Amino acid sequence: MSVKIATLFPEMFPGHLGLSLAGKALEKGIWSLETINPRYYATDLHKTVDDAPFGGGAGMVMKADILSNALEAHQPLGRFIYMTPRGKPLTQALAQELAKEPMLTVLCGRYEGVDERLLEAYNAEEVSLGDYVLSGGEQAAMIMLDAIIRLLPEVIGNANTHAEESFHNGLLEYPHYTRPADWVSPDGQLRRIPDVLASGHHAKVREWRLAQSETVTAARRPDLWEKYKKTK
Ligand code: 6GU
Repeated sequence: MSVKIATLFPEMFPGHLGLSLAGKALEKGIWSLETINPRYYATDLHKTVDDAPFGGGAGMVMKADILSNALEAHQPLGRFIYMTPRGKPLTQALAQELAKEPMLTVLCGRYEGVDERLLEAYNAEEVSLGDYVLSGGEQAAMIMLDAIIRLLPEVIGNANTHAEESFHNGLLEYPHYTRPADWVSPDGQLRRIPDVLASGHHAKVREWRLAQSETVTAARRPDLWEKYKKTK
């Protein structure tokens, strides 16, 4: 997958995407990263990339003309995504879908945002991480890309790893345990792992894990729980 990032802060990349799972995949060439710095395409002496909003108000807006020049110099763009809290929420399903794309270009906004005409002209797909505001689209882009890259074929060897994780089946994950089976926590309490996990009964373990997933989902995420019950 080839990824292009349009950002005023190219030094922020690859950031954590250069480490661990995503970083190894980057080294192996499973995905590639290219940054596009709009400032390089600014035409005036001051390298202006933003301007005051028409109609007044606080903040600055990234200029359509400069951004367009930057994007045109980097065609083809593949699927074009703009990170904004106004976008559709990033879900595991969207991450799965984006993981199938051969090319993505992610536009990271700073300041108040981007001239709407640029988003229209490039048919930007607007994506949000959730209902809170980050200081820029860069952090959001890195998190979205992390969710996508770990799903690329060859990144996680064992395909079953994804089958078990949160959201794959519409449920949150069941709890995990490892040795020692008996552990005394600092408050003096003996904490034993659930017996079924050491029983060797694989069908019973599966059943227990599903029940745990259902309980935790119903308690914490009534929205997911309602959806899950309907599809079952
Ligand atoms: Cl995509 N961008 C910014 N700036 N803040 C966010 C976000 C995106 N998603 C949640 N908050």
